[in-house]
Amino acid sequence: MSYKKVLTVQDISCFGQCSLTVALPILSAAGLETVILPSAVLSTHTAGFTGFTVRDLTEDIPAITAHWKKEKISFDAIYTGYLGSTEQIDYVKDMFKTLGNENLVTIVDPAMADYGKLYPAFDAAFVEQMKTLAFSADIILPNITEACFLTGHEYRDKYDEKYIDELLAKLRAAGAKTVILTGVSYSDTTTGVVVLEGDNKSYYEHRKIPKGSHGTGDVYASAFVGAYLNGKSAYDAAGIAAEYTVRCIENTVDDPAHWYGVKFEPVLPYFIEQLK
Ligand code: PXL
Repeated sequence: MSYKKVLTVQDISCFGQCSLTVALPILSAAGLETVILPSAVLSTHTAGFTGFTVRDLTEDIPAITAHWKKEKISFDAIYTGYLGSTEQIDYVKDMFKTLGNENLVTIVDPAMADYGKLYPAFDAAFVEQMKTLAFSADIILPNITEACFLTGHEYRDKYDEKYIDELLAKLRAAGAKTVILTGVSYSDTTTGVVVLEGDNKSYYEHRKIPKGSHGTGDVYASAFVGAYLNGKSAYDAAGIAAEYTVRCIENTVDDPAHWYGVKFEPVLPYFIEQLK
């Protein structure tokens, strides 16, 4: 296996098992050199906690990337998650242009919304900026809500394959290349991931755990990136990430005190095994 260097840009939620505290261990477990750029530091994530602290690191970013350029540090992949401000999106677009090795892969998880709603920190201006980033990336990993915000498609919690196909067509028309659309469920007992590569659509279906869990989008995206950069196809990486995420949820679901994230760490050996 070649030793790849991936930069991931997302926040540090000190407590709460999401964003960088999930991405760094999962990408490292996948055997990747993982370089981090924290977009913000929060005491906890924003989904379910109140009174959290936020330190936006936007103004530190240009000096950090300028230093990397001076040191000739560059990356095989850049993967972005939760970003702290619209300005940061411009900085990330600059990183895509200036910090990549020859075959740079850019992966954007437009982490900004779920269940039909934007996360508290975001507004319409952020969505507009996120469109410019998402549609310039090689791979995007939206959930259905995020895909709706990116395209203006009407959000529905009940839908059929025709609705999803229309959503995918709008993503393609807007410039999306490879789309990993998460949380697509056509039955009560199963859910899955649609993988769209150019115009080629496939669906990875797996069992559904009847309970929403925080942080699973970040676990999923990080596991996808880890598997993909290990040379798996987009479809195989989507499946490996789905099976890993389901096991993380199963490992957590019986513990109501652990409502804020999933216990992903004990399942890492399973994930590593799937990469062989
Ligand atoms: O998991 C996505 C995420 C990342 N970072 C912060 C969040 C959330 C989801 O709510 O609040 C700060």
